Amino acid sequence: MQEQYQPSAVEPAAQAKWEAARIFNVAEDDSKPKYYCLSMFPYPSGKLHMGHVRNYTIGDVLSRFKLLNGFNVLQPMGWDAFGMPAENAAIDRKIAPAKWTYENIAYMRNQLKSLGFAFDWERELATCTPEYYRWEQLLFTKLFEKGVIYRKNGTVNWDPVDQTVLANEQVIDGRGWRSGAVIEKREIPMYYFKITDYAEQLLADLEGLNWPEQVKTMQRNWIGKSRGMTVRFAIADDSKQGLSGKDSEYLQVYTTRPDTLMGATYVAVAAEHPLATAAAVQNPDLQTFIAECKAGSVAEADMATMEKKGVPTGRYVVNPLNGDRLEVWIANYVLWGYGDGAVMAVPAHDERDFEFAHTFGLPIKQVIAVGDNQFDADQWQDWYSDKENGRLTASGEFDGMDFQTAFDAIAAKLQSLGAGEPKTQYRLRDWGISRQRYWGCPIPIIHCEHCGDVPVPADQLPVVLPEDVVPDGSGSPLARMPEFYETTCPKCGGAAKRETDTMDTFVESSWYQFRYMSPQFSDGMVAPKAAQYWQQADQYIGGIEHAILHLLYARFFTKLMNEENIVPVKEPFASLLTQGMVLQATYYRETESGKKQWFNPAEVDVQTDEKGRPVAAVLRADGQPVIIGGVEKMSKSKNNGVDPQELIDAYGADTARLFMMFASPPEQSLEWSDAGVEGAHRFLRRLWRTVFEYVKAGAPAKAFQGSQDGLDKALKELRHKLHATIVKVSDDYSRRQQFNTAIAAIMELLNQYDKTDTGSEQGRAVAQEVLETVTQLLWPIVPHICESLWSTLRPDTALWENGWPQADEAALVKSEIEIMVQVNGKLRGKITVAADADKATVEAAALATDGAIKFMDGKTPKKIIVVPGRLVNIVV
Ligand code: ANZ
Ligand code: ZN
Repeated sequence: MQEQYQPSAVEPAAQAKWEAARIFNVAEDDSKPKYYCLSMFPYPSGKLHMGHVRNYTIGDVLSRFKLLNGFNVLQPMGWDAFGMPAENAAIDRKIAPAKWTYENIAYMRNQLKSLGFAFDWERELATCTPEYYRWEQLLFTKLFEKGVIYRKNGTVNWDPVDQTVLANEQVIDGRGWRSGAVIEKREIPMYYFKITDYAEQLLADLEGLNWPEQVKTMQRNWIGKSRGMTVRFAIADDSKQGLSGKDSEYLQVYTTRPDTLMGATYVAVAAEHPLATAAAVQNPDLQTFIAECKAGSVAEADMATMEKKGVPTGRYVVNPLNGDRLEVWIANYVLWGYGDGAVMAVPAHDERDFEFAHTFGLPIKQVIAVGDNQFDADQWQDWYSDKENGRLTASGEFDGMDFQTAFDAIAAKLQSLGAGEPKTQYRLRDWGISRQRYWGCPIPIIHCEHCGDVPVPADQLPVVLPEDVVPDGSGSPLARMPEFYETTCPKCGGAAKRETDTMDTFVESSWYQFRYMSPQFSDGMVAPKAAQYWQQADQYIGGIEHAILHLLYARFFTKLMNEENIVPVKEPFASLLTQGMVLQATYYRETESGKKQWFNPAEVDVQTDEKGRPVAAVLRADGQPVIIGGVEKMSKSKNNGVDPQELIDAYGADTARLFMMFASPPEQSLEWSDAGVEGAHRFLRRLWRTVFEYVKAGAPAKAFQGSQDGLDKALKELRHKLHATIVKVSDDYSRRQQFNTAIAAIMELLNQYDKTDTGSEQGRAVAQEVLETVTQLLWPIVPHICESLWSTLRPDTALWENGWPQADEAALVKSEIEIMVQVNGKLRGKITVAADADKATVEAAALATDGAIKFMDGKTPKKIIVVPGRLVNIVV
């Protein structure tokens, strides 16, 4: 054994050993329980970042723990390889996105390998390969025929200068990110998944998932089930110009608060509403406003926060309950895609309406009271929208009713008037998957003048994306490649045109969890046998940023695949762990133009006060001060990333892994600390040294076994600590999923080991037991060093062949315990007694302590209370 710990020698050797033994390469095996541990696959952006290292280390710890516990562990890795960054890189560097992507994959694969993750590399997949996406295309054609996928017009951001469609994130303050041109909205035909048909199921099935409550809530909110009513307001006789059919009879709204109907003071419609269109015909102001609204953001998220704008139409409708005449406004906060694109505005009880009414001086009428709270029409207060405690007021026959009673009474009344009925709604929209981009999976549809949209027949799949294309940023290159789009119609054989849009890359990441089960299967998405065996991922690990869309789409796809009998399950991920962010300090200077220039922490020298808090910082390059910013998520924009590669090169993979797992529990954010990294490295050096000293003193002993009756007190205590640590660490790895406390417990054990004299023959046997066990317990976190130490301690077997250490019940029982002695409830001393001492013995020992004698002051005790194993209270 080397005297010095040398990760650069230890790590490749351990990796080679695992590879040769193929311990991470798995197949279906009915003799063992299975454990499928999945970490979110990376986008091949160039190199790993710390978030990846953290994510994959967490997954690796869980996988390796299960592996030692006898599970058949599947832990795969692959690449979410389609997407815009590749196109952007391609435009900048004038190389094909495919080339850039495959080069990045090669580099990042090596990085992952150097971290020693227990992946089954034979299952590696990349979503940009035809072997992968062909099955997605096949499913697409089936779902299109079934009507689960359909085509309709959708709105996109159009850059008139670059002549291209932009994604929402490429529109910055209403302008194209490259051209700076004002973005227009355009309606173009797109393909949609009918995810709304699955809203109820997606909601209901959340119940059975072992996911963080927060994530389930986010999913629920996104699906946004609401129970409400459709209410119809008759169009006033003087307001019907230009309206026809039903539009001239009534204006329909969707409301979740029919109880507030008496408090409606105006009605607001979206710019696209027929009434808005009719009112604008003779009114240039309305026309301008409508055009402005239509040009606004497509992103729904902006709607809540944006400034409320509106114009009155001069048209009126009638409240079905009380006959009030209400003016109709066009307002930018009303969405055309939701409900009926119209709201009955109740400024007293809806915050958006309140803000709007204030801006335009519209009446505010209170119809809900909560206790004696005073209503103030100048100031919004939270109780105004309280459904739970509200009672109706100023609402005639409905006064005094609570929400549910009023809802039912008003619903009955409106129904009898033919002016409305209850309705359940979902916020969820159908999933538009068409992207006017090159680097994505081609949509397998052929457009024929005679036959319409024809799905590509199975025997003509895959529709292969040409890989040697270099996009230039304007338009979609596929739309300019006749060699790609010119084809014949599969139905009539006539000349036809291929669809040139590609799919949203969320489609690929919606089913990769199943492809891993049989990645080379050449007859469908998943081999039935593999799907039957692996079922679903038992554990999924990834960032909270995917809490909504990715997880929802993957759940949706699982339901679709289940209906197609491709997988036996309805949910893809039984348990979910969302890891916290990796944070790091930020440093900057303000440039003359007022912009911030960010400096990487590696280029900065920081001065700290006596408590280690940073007080000043200078840029090493010029010695001049920089401003200390907050501690924030590592990101390119703040230039505060730490390159994992530098860490691995300097200290080795095990230090990186240990630091990440020790610094904080998986769900919480982790603050980067150089001192923490050094501390982790010191611990590993000390562990190495401990084993080195032990083997230097003589050949490894046989680990202690059998009855410990003959051991001296210190060795008994060491064994007690060891076995208590096994229990704690096992629980931390499995039930609690908190690895920092597991590490802390092992550190404590090693401290006690250091303090214990293990020189005797029995001592060496216990030492052997402790050191073997420590390498087993730490293997999930720092596998390389443990592998190496184990082979020194036990050259006869491999670590992973020995399973997980089991606690010795006899050692867990403490032979002696410490008990508190109280006099009249105040702590006055301690006694050490045999763990199985009877009550009389404990009492006698307590009465004999100096503290008891002193504070009893010669009196006879009235009562002695013994709490077994904890305390004795002497009452005098
Ligand atoms: C009157 C009212 C009074 C409302 C009140 C709320 C509180 P959820 O729960 O998310 O489904 N609404 C309806 N259609 C809309 C649209 N197209 N654009 C913007 N807002 C719309 O929201 C339903 C509520 O959102 C409805 O209930 C309606 O305002 C508004 F004290 O009606 B409510
Ligand atoms: Zn045809």
